[in-house]
Amino acid sequence: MPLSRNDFPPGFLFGTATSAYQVEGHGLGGAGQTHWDSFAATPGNVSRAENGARACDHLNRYQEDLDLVADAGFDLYRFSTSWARVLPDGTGTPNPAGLDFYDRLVDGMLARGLKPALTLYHWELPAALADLGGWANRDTAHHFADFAALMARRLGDRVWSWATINEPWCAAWLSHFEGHHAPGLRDIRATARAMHHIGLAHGLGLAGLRAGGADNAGIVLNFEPAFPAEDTLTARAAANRYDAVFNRFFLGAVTRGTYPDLVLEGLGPHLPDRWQDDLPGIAAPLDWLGVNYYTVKHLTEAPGPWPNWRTVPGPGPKTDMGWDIAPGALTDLLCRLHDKTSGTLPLYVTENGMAAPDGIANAHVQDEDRIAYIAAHLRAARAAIAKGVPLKGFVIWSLLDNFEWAFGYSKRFGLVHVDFETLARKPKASYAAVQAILKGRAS
Ligand code: IFM
Repeated sequence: MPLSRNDFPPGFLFGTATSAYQVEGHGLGGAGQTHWDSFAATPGNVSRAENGARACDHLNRYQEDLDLVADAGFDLYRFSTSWARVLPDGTGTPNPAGLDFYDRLVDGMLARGLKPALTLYHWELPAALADLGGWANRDTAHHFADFAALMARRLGDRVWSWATINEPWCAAWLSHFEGHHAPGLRDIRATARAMHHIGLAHGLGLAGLRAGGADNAGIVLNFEPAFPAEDTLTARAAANRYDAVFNRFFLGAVTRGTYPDLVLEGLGPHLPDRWQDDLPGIAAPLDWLGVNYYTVKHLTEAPGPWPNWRTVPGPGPKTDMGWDIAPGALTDLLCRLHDKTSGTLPLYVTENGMAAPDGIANAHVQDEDRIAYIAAHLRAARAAIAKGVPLKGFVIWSLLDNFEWAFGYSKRFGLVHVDFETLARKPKASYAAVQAILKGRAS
């Protein structure tokens, strides 16, 4: 990986990320049940019926994990706080052990010179709120704002950056329209309401954060550039609809307070009354925008009702998730986002990385594909900076192999291998390669 920090502007930040349910061990420490626990307990939803009850036991091993982050030479650690660990019923009395854990985690980062980059919601909705309709219920957005304010009051003096929500498209569309994530619905009305209420939660959450004394706040959106699978009008229209749902819905909402007409065609009749009144609050000013980028999609028209698209595998190499590897599209995406936002809004790549079928051989994981993937995407990020994009940092997903949602523990994204029997951590070759970039050593 012949790249170094010096290839990026001074002050450019490098980080690595995890999320609460994926690593902490949600059965530990007095956390409340979440909709991911019930989704995972339902046969057929998660590969091998696995769940996050133990995960990587980060709750108990966070010191060792933070040492790994610091030893690699990263500047920041992106982590998330589980709402149900802090408020087991989603509202009401906090779990002191949960708050104490996040206190210790943040202090552990500061002690190692790492910037704490906190995301409030990375998908584990408290089950008590799911019982009341979850994201289809407007009240959930208000409860989220209370959670945000609580966290800001507790950690606002030490956290470097705050994100309200990670990948709202996944929390809303993938979970309520496609049924692949908790709560596993396939219902257009629930989808419309979840899309809107998650945006509302972001707006109210930002206000809650700022009222609680937090600053440097933003949101993390995921993007998949969409291309027509063939050169036909119908394929171009399908790609455009996909783009509107995946890439433009939340971006337009949080930066301009608008929803794309192409999405309203399908979701409009199912949105809550007077949804327009919420848009100014959803578009409250951001300090930065987080960009999660992994892949692109190729689309064609499918028979049936809106959104009547079908994805078609692209021609090139794929990751272990079956996702097309397309680093060049990251440069174009960052330029497009810069163009579509205020022109001065700082951007961060808040997630990028790949799943690979990593095997340990002689106590070593030689993950060359991941090294090439990360290097190609770092170069793509650098190309965007050269074109004038105010990109301020790049975060690799993930520090650890972890609970990859519906895929359970079968997909490995980590720079560090985790043996899910013993929970032993073993840095992979990609960890050493990244360390060489960040610390300026030959790998
Ligand atoms: O593991 C997930 C993460 O939780 C959110 N972004 C994508 C990653 C890989 O699928």
